[in-house]
Amino acid sequence: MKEQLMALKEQALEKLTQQSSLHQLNEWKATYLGKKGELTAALRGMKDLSAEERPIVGALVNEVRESLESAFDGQEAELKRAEREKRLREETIDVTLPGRSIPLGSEHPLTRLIREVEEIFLGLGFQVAEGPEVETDYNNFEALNVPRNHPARDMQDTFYITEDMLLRTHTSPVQGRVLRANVEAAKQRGETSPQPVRIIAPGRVYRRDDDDATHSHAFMQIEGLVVDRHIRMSDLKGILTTFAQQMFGHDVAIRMRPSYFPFTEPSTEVDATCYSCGGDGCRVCKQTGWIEILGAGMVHPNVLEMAGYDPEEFTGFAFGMGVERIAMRRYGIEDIRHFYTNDVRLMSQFKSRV
Ligand code: 2NL
Repeated sequence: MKEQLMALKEQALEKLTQQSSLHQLNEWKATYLGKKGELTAALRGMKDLSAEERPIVGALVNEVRESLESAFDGQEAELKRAEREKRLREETIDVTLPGRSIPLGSEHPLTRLIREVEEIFLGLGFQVAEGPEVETDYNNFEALNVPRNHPARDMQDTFYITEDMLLRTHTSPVQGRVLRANVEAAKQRGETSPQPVRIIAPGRVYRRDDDDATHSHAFMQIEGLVVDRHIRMSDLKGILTTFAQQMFGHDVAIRMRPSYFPFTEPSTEVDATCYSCGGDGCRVCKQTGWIEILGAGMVHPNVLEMAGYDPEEFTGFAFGMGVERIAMRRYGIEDIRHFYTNDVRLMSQFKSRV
C-alpha cells in the first residue's frame, strides 16, 4: 500500500510538469485529487487494512495529498504568470505609430456665404425667415405688385406647376408670408397695428433658363425686408453700407443707381467699391471702380397695403442679391455650374476653419 502511494505520488508529480495549460492542469487535478481520482480510490482501499496500519496509511495519504496540492498550486501560479506575460506581449500597442486621419467633409461655398450674410444681418437685429419653394401665383407675383401682363410672369421665365402654382422665382413670398402672419397675430391680440419687421430670407429660387457659365435654372437668393414707422431711403443706405463693409472690407463704399422693380418705388441698383482694384478701375470692374452687388428699393405702398400694413403708417425698404454671383467673384469660380456639379476636388477647397 505504501509503495503504491509513493508510486502514485511519483507518477502524479511527473505528469504535473507536462501540463502546459490551465485546462490541462485542471484535468490533472481531477485525475489525481478529484472525487473520482486516484487518491480517493486509494483512500477507499483503507477499509481492508488492519487497525494498526490504518492511521499510518491515513497519514501517508494526507501527506501525499498535501504535497500534490501544493505542487498543483505552484504549477498553477506558474502557468497563470506565463499566460499573462504572453497576453501582455501580444497586446502591446505602439503608441508612437502615426494616427490614421479621418477624411472630413466641408461646407458648400454657397452655404458658407449664406451663413456669413446671415451672421452680419443677425448682428444688425434682423431675423432669418424661410418658406416653401412651391408657391402660389398670388404670393409670388400678385401680392408683390407684379401685374398680370408683366414679362416675369411669362411661361418663358417661370416654372408653372398648375395655373396658379409655381416654383418661386424669388424669396419675396417668404417676406409676404411674414407680413401677413404679423397682421393676423395683431388681429388675434386685438391690437390696432402689426409689429415692425426686420428679416432676411435666404433660399433656392427657380427661373426657366438655359444653363450656361453664368445662368442656372435654380440658384440661391437672399432678400431682406425692413418695415417700420419712419423708414427712409437713408436707412436703406446705412444698412447696406454696413453690410458691404462687413462683407467686403471696411473701406468699401456703396453707390446707388436708379432702377426699376415692380415691388419697390423708388428702386435702385447698389454697387460696392471694386474688390479687385479698390476703386481705381481695372478689368474686373470694366474701369468703373464699382461692382454691382444687389438690387433694392423702398417697398411699394401697394405691397404693404396688400399684406395688411397701412402705407400711411408704415414704410419700408427691401433688397435682394444673387448668392452665386457674389460667391463666384469671391472664390474666383468662373462657371456657375460648378456649384451644382459638386466635384469634391473643387468643393474640398472650401474647408471651414472651425
Ligand atoms: C435683385 C433685386 C429685390 C426686393 C428684391 C422685395 C420684397 C418684398 C417687398 C419688396 Cl416682400 N421688395 N424684394 C426688392 C428689391 C429688389 O431684388 O436683383 N435680386 C436678385
